[in-house]
Amino acid sequence: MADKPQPTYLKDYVPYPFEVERLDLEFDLEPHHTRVLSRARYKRKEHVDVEEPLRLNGAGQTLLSLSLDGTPLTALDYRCQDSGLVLPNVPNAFELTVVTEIDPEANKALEGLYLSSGNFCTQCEAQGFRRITYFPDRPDVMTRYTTTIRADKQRFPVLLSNGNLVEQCDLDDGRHLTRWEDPFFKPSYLFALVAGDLVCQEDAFTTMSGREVLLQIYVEARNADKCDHAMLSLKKAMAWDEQRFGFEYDLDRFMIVAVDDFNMGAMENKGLNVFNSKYVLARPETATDDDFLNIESVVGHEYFHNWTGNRITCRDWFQLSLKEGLTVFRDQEFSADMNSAAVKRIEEVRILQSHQFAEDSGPMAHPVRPESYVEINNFYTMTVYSKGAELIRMMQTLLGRDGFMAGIRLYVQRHDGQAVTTDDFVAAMEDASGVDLDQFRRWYSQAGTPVIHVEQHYDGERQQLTLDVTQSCPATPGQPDKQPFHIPLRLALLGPDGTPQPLHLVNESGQQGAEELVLSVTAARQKFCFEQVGEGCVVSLLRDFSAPVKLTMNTSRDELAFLMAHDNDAFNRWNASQRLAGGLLLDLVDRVRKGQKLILEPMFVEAFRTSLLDEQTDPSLLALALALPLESFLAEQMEEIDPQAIFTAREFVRHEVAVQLKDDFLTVYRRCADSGPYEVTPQAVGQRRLKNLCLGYLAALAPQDNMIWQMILEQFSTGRNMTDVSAALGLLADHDNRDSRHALDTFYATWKEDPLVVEKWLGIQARSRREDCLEQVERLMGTPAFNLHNPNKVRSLIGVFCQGNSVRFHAADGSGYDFLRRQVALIDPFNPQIAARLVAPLLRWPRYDDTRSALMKQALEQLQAKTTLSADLYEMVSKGLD
Ligand code: 0A1
Ligand code: ZN
Repeated sequence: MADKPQPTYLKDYVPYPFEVERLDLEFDLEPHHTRVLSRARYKRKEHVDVEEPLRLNGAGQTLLSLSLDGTPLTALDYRCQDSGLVLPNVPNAFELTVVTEIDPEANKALEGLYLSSGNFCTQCEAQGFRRITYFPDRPDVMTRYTTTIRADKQRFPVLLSNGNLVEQCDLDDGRHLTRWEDPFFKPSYLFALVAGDLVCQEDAFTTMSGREVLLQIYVEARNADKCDHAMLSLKKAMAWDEQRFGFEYDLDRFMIVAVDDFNMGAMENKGLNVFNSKYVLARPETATDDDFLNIESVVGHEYFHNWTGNRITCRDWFQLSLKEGLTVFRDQEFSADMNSAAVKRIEEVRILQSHQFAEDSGPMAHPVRPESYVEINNFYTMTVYSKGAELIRMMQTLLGRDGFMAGIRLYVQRHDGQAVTTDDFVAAMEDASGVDLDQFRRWYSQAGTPVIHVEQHYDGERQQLTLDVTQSCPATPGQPDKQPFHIPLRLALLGPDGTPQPLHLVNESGQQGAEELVLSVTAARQKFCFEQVGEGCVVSLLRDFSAPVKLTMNTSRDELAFLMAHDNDAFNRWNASQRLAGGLLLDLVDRVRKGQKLILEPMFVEAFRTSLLDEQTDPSLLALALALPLESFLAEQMEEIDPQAIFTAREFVRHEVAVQLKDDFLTVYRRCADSGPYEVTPQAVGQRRLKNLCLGYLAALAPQDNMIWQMILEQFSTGRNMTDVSAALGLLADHDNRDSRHALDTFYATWKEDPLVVEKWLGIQARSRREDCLEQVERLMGTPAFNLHNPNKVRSLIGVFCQGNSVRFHAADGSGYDFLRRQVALIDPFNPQIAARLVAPLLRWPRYDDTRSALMKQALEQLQAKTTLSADLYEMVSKGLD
């Protein structure tokens, strides 16, 4: 590449030299020629040198005119560069008017102002505002916005922006106008505009101080019947945030708009959230239980940003986790309170362990607060989001709920209306609670997943149990050596009947005799000794996953089976089941690689049967415990990943369990069979999960077992909700026969007008176990069901195949890698964000056998050799080859 994109460093942060007192924007919307007028009042900050020029970011637009305090500027007065404008001689206070023209219709990067299904919408985070007008596009420049929008009334009857509507009128030539005023200071990344032909579902919410807020969800007319669940979720989120955090909504209206073309999940623009339609639209016939739950969580997430992100924002993009980690933690707590807390916690950890841990052990590993980036869009990662949320959760664990809430109150009191750092957040937590978090801060600056190893020694004579705890953290790019972390380790001792025993720590004052303790592990090696410990106690460690670490311990399989059955911590019961199944599976993987005979231990089948027939436990928890560890979770634990052996071992266990427990699966399947109308309650969702888990195991016997095959067909054709229908279709699509082809065709014919359902249909085929899966994926790319410009379609077909179908993607001939390379190269020129996300699986080449590894690396090198790579893709590829 000619000019290598350069990194930006946290250490180089300098405040912006000017304040912006206000910003007035005027839009004349036309799909190909939109005119933007921006009038901003700048004021030099005190002590800033008078020589300091005004620098504005800007890209991808035509500058039409520029004037300062009403006087037009000429080309001699400013420099127009690729990245923006520089005005060398500006007074201390002045008004700058910039007129530019942009082409939203041609914008396929989906950053800035673009069209989705013929409607205008914006995406400004992180740096999209600079594609709309010239402005200091950085989060620490906050100002008050007014937005005037003019457009053709017939084509664009709805014109929206942030804040409150202050004017609305008709103009000549069939155009009309709206004007919006946002009374709150905000950074440019929270600006939003929407214009289109949309219908709106309305409701209202009365806040805790008695103010009435208008709630609106805008969608295309064909989706008018799919907004109830999102609206209900929004009202629940608003009430919950008042009760749990004391946060009240602050504008007269709150709007959500659903669009089909969106790079991410959703966006928290002030008062005007823009959503990927996937996280708004749902009816039982078109959306699965998981879709319903995701909608609740994403609607909550974006709403919660109003306080954690919008009122208090980030000083710079290195602080991204300040808003994202905290807001993910808040949405997790919300979902936990609305549904089953244990189920929610297990699902979070499952994703963290398989995806974030993988990120932490790969070439893109970075601290929760990164130190540098080439393209910030590459840092909207599992580490910043999910690990960031774990850091907040650990602080809550260390400070206790009350101390944590006092910290939140102090944080808001100190920083409302400001752009701050993660360090400011931690300081508020410390100051409010008196707990020293100095060492804890390393969680923000050191990358990598810490490994804790615990050796337990029991001295029967003294009745003492000693835990010898060591911690270490593998090297990550740029960080060869790590300092010890401050790790909260939640623990209990369970008696032989499963009851937690009173804990007595030697040499500890205070809090003796509790049934659960949080140990602070702070040194590289530390011993904890408990006394009055009876014979046969079992340690339950890292309860509720009290820290994002990998824990190893000398626990026997019998102890794991005991914990799986008796631990009173639901998370640890699940974790024990995963450790047990994981251990067995990894042994089997080893045997597959050595060409040895596979045998399934009877104790595993018995433990499985006991859980399966348990009628007391929440069926969702059972379904989680009975699901085999994910392929990605197993891969993460192997020195050299062998996708084919993992697949073979998992399929063997699935088949063997199905053979041995067929009747039990049938019994449970029938017991959980559909009853009554569709509801998204934990009980009803749990029943469907357990039922479909049973069907999934039974399917290992089909199509040879015709009775089972007919059962799957029956569920597919008579299922009354998308959860059941798509679960059955997924099982059918693993085979290539008349029935499955017919099922896929019928499903498509029924739903071809509904893009979200078509995405499911594509995803199901991309995940298929069929050996010719890639051929099918390539064929589907040529049909009207697919569209390379639509990120959801790309994710459901290409993304699912490359990230969710490990055995087919990693075909030994390298066809999967070559396929991904070609798609990334096609997408990068128009949508760099999506191309950069898609390429991620190739970066893991060092973890595979020589043949695969060489082919994966070769695909990356071919990409690197291209002359025109976006900064996004360049960063991923070059880090992958470093
Ligand atoms: N802040 C949003 C996520 C988001 C980030 C970047 C985007 O465009 C590049 C869009 C959305 C959230 O956390 O929900
Ligand atoms: Zn967010």
